[in-house]
Amino acid sequence: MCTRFDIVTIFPSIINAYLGESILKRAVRNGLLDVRVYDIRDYTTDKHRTVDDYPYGGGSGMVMKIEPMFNALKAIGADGEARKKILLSPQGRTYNQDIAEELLQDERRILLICGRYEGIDERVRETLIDEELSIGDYVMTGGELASLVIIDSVARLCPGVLGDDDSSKEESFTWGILDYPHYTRPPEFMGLVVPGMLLSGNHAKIAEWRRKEALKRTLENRPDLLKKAVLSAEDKKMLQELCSQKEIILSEENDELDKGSRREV
Ligand code: 9D3
Repeated sequence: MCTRFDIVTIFPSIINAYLGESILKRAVRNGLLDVRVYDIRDYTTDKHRTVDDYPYGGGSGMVMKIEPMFNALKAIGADGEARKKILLSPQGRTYNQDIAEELLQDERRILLICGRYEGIDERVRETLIDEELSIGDYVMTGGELASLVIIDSVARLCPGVLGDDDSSKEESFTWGILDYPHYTRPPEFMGLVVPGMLLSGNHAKIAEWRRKEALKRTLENRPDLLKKAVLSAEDKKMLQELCSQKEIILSEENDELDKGSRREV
C-alpha cells in the first residue's frame, strides 16, 4: 500500500472526475493508492449548509468558515493518526519535485484541504494545519487543481503505479535538466523527418545526441536549472560548445541591432 490521501473540498466532483480517469484510476483499483474525498458541506450544521461568510473588518469576497472545516477534520480522524495536514493556498511554500519526494518518503497519510473564495479563516491555519503549499505564482479560483497536482505527482512516484520501473530510474538519472526530443514512426511525415542519428542503431551515439539536445533545450528554456543540475565533465564541455555557439549568434544579433540603431540616429 502506498500513500493515502484525504481531500477536503466543496467540489468533490472535480477531484473524483480526475481520479476516475488516467493512470490514477488503475492505481486506486489495484490498491496502490488510497484516495478519499470529503465534501465540507456534509459537515455544516445549518439548513443552508453554509461554508463561507463575510470578512470581519469588511472588504470584498467571502471567507471560509472554521466550524465546517473543524467538524470535517474531526470526523475524518485527522487529529488522531500521524498524518500531515496540508492547506493549499497562494501563501504556501512553492511545491516542487523535492517536496513530492519528501511527501512520498515521510508521510503514509496526507490530508489536503482545498480553499475557495478569497481565503480561509486564519484560525484554521493556526490550529488545524501542518503545512501550507502553493503550486506556483499564478492565481486560481481554488485549491482543487493544486491538490490534484500533488496527488498526481506523488502517486506516480509510488512503486508500481506507472508499471514501468525503468522510466523512474532514467528520470532520477537525468533529473535536473530538461528531456530530450522524442520521435516515433513514421520516419517521414509530410516532409518532416526523424533525425537520422536515431535510426542508426548506434546506441552510444544516440545517448550522446540525446544528452546534447537535452542540454541545448535546458540552456535555451531553463538556464536556471543548470546551476543545480548534476553535470559530468562531458556535459560541461558540451555546454561550453553550445554557449560559444550561442555567443556568436548573440553577437551577430547585437551587430544587427547596432546597425539598426545607428541607422535610426
Ligand atoms: C487578492 C489576494 N489573493 C491572493 C493571491 C486572494 C486569493 C486568490 C486565489 C485567495 C485564494 C485564491 C484561490 N487559490 C488557491 O486556493 C490556491 C492556489 C493558487 O491560486 N495559486 C497557486 N497555488 C494555489 S494552491 C491554492
